[in-house]
Amino acid sequence: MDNIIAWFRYEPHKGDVNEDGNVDILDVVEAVNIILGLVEPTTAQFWAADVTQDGSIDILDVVNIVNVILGPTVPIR
Ligand SMILES: [Ca+2]
Ligand SMILES: [Ca+2]
Repeated sequence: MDNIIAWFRYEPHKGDVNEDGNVDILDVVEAVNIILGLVEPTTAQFWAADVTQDGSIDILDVVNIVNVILGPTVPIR
């Protein structure tokens, strides 16, 4: 029952490419795999990976995911 409630409460967020509820290095790896064409993203994964919201997944999205991991104190350039 707790799992069902957790599932309903789960909201996808930018950067969580593998949809496990955390933004970490695994999401960076997944985003890179999408860029390399090794992984075909679902609609939700595409949305999560496109952090810059420009309609494509590229290195800038990876940089932004890394910035999410490192925390808000790191300036985005
Ligand atoms: Ca994740
Ligand atoms: Ca993008």
